[in-house]
Amino acid sequence: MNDYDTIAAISTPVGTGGISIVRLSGEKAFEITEKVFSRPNGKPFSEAGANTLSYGHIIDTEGSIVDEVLVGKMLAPHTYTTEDTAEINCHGGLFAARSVLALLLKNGARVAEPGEFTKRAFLGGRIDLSQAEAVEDIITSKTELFTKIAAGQIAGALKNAVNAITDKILILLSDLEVTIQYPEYDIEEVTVGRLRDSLEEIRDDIEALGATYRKGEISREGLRTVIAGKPNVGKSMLLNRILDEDKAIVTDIPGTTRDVVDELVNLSGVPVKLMDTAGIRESSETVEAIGIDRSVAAIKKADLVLWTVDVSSPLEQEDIRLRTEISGRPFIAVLNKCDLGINKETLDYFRNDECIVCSAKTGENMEKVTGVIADFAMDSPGDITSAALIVNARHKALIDKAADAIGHAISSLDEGMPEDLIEIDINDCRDYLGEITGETAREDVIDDIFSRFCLGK
Ligand SMILES: Nc1nc2c(ncn2[C@@H]2O[C@H](COP(=O)(O)OP(=O)(O)OP(=O)(O)O)[C@@H](O)[C@H]2O)c(=O)[nH]1
Ligand SMILES: [Mg+2]
Repeated sequence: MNDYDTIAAISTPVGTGGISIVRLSGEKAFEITEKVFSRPNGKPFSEAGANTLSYGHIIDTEGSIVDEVLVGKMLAPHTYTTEDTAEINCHGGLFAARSVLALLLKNGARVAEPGEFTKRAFLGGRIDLSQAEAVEDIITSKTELFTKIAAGQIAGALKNAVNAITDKILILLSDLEVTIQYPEYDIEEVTVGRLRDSLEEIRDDIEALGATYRKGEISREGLRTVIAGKPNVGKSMLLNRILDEDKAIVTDIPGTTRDVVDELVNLSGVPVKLMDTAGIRESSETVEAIGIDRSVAAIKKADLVLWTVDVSSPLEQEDIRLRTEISGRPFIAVLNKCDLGINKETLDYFRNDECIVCSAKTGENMEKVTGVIADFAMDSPGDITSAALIVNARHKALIDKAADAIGHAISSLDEGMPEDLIEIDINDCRDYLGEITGETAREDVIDDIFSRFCLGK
């Protein structure tokens, strides 16, 4: 078994649907297809033109029809994998595609590993590793914004940004090489000054890229927004109002919500993971106490807390204690139930905090609540869809290491270290960036990335 044998897999989800696609890629893709595919005009598949769809039937070893199909023929190197590729469009459902796949395997194909088609696109040089990872991102995307970003990454947004930095590093390294090779020339003064400028420029570029991670993460997972507060202040009603759906149970009994209820919602283009939690109070009741522990845990991990209180009544100790739980997390005070009146002391308590007076029941000021959440997450989400963005933890870790390496080079330069030592740091930086694009990534790292892909991709 080598990397370049002919592989086959069902590329569409298993189950009922209009069509299922079985994909074949490799040197023998057309030869194997020809053995199982019969066209009404009697012509062999080898005579079908490049980039065409041919109608016909898949025939099993006994000569019976397995399915009526359309077969796409795509010639290397202009294919997804860069290899010869055949795509058999069968009827959807559980069995047609499986029978076709089984027949292809019997005729010499090997079943593809998860991500193997995309891995071949990478090994064939059509895409870099960041583009390959974006393919899986778009498949597993849970938000509209992240889908757009992943499409931009597939088109090369991150690859181009990383390569632009790498190009600067290469120029710097060749300058440095001159100094190391010809130390007898008295060019040190000029070189050190220029070297420092270039190093700083590269560090700024890397750090600017690293700073995009917050938006990248929010676009992928949604801003973790936790609705917290004492029981009965209207947290669940607030969730339902923002979602415009009866998702959480609302009653006038304090302690109604027992578990964290969450939902991804799109607020002005920003994905937000909104979480309703159990009201926090002293409770000896087992189930409620577990729920309260979960509320506290959710607050600790929140990007933003909506600290909800009933603004129509005086605050209680149970309200005020929340400040300790929330401490350290960004929060907005949601002063709910304003339709029942406004208690002056309650309002006054929040005079130094960002707060919104509203009513989940009547909908008053709800657009302010959603607006503040979206603004907190990011401004102009539309602008980031084609930008170079760090969206995964692997890339972020490498960007941080690259920034550290270049920072180390700068301090070594300031300390008057020899150029060849500085060169080592700069080369490290380049290697870390190369791991993002795959240029310098180790084989086991590459294998690991593709093994997490879906089957058939
Ligand atoms: N008048 C008025 N009533 C509200 C408002 N928001 C919620 N309520 C009422 O307050 C009561 C409690 O609402 P919930 O949304 O269940 O409160 P909660 O904070 O989720 O309560 P727990 O789950 O017990 O912690 C219900 O009777 C709601 O109808 C509001 O803005 N105005
Ligand atoms: Mg509730």
